[in-house]
Amino acid sequence: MLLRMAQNYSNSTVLDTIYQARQTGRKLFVVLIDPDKANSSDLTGIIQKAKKAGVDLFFVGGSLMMENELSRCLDTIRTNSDIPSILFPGNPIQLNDKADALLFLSLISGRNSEFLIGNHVIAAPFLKKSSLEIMPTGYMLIDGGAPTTVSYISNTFPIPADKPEIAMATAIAGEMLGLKLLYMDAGSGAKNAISSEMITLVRQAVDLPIIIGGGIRTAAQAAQAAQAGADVIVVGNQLEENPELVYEMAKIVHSFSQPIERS
Ligand code: 1GP
Repeated sequence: MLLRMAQNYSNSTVLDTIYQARQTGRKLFVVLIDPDKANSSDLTGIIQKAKKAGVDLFFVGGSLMMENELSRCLDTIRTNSDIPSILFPGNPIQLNDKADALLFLSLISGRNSEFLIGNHVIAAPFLKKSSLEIMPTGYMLIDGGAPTTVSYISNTFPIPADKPEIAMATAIAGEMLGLKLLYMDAGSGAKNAISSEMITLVRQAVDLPIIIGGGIRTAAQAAQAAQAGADVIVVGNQLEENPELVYEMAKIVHSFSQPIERS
């Protein structure tokens, strides 16, 4: 694993890659792969397209896993590309050290202690021995216009879409707690993506890299999120339906790359 990481990204970790991108203003585009949904021919096709499109990372996971496909999915990514795979787990059974890194998610928009610390305690001994790079991430569920699987499974309320100030306060708390990334998610297949207003308010309040996902269906929406201040844009559902969109989406997200101004 160490050898592979050295080959893939010159000894830098995935977190380094994200932080360097934030530092230089380079926007990253991520494809979310749900192992349940991707059969092997689809998956190989998506991986090939992602390589051609210059996709930066794969997130792999889902809030509910019905099939035991995670391991095969990670093998397929590893065999077919050098794009790092990052676990995006809905629960502790979705851990596998065939991935490069793990979003160690704390559901800071919710008030369910199992998703704030309980599951982390269960996973910690396994993770300590694994080769996975652990990326402490404040996960904020934002209301996307309909109940989501994450909300149901985690038994938490999302932050209302019209309360950007709650998102801002939550993000500041996450940064003060020492989390390394913020992931604001409207949930897979959300009716409404997260508003530019909310992204911008959070962007102005914290320095952490911000990941935005959930309900992004068009290149224009991906561009809006990047322009509003997202550092990393994640798309899943829409690319399962229309994999060709990956070219346009990756291109437009990368086109927003610009050095950030610091005072
Ligand atoms: C969901 O942010 C991801 O957790 C991506 O959402 O599948 O709606 O693109 P979509």
